[in-house]
Parts: sequence; C-alpha cells; structure tokens
Amino acid sequence: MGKGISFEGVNGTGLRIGIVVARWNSEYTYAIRDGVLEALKECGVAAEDTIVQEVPGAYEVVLGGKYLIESKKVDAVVCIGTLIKGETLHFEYISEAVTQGLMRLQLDTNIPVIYGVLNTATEEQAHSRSVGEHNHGRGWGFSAVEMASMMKG
Ligand code: DLZ
Repeated sequence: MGKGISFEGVNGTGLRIGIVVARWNSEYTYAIRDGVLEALKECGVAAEDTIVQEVPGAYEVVLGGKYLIESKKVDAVVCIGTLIKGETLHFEYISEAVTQGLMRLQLDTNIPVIYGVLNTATEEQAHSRSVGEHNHGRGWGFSAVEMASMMKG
C-alpha cells in the first residue's frame, strides 16, 4: 500500500496504464517507475497493458503523457520526474510549468494524470521518497488504477 492512505480492493484488471519517466535524476525516477510497476502488477494490470515511455527531463513529461493518452489509448497515466531545488535555478520554472501542464492535461482529456513529480529541497529527500523507505511510486500506481476505474464508472 502507499504511505499514508489505503488502496484496499483497487482492481486493475483490463485497464491500460501508461508511465512516463524522465531520465534526469534517473537513480530516483527509475526507482519510482519500479514502484509504480510493482503496484500495477499487484492490482492485476497485465504486463501488455502497461506502457512505459521515457522522456529526457521533467519538463517533457507533460507531452509524454499526452502522447500516451492520444496514441496508446491508456486509461490513466503516471508522469514521473524528480526536481531537486539546490540543483537548478530552473527549479521553480520547471516545477510550476509541469504542475500546471499535468493538471491541464487531465482536465482537457478526461484521462487521469497522476502527479509523479518529486519536488525536493535536498538529494536526501529525493532518495528517501524513491530508492529509500518511502517509494512514492507504489501509491502513485494504485492511484492511477483507482482513478482509471472511477472514470470508467
Ligand atoms: C535542465 C534541467 C535541470 C537543470 N534540472 C532538471 C532536474 O532537476 N530534473 C529534471 O527532470 N530535469 C531537469 N532539467 C531538464 C529539463 O527538465 C528539460 O529536459 C530540458 O530543459 C529540455 O527541455
């Protein structure tokens, strides 16, 4: 289960789920991707219904998500990136643009877009929330399935 909330009974049988993963900070984003994959498998999403698309950085996850929604007809998409504050002066710009972009994407398409972007102050926080004790990917995988099921009625 994800940290903090329960996803009891979430069933992904027959659902198609997309994962967009940024290669920037891939030590963390790949661990999150693996957490998402674990959760999807656990709730019955078939391997052939799980589509993974890599993009260069967090800034590109929005268009990557749009691509999976429009071309691969996914029922939900998890968009994964990691932005570490100390690392880039662009932090605020990229973070804000991606946050707005992902919300707009789901409202424009009516396909759930899970916000899989870590915005952290330190490398240690990014580590803890991905490769460390609290891999947020699991919760984001369950969230994708729950929201996809909801939208399908
Ligand atoms: C350029 C850049 C920088 C400085 N930092 C990050 C980061 O911490 N995390 C991340 O995912 N991507 C970063 N990028 C790359 C941008 O997201 C994007 O790939 C490039 O600006 C090209 O559009």
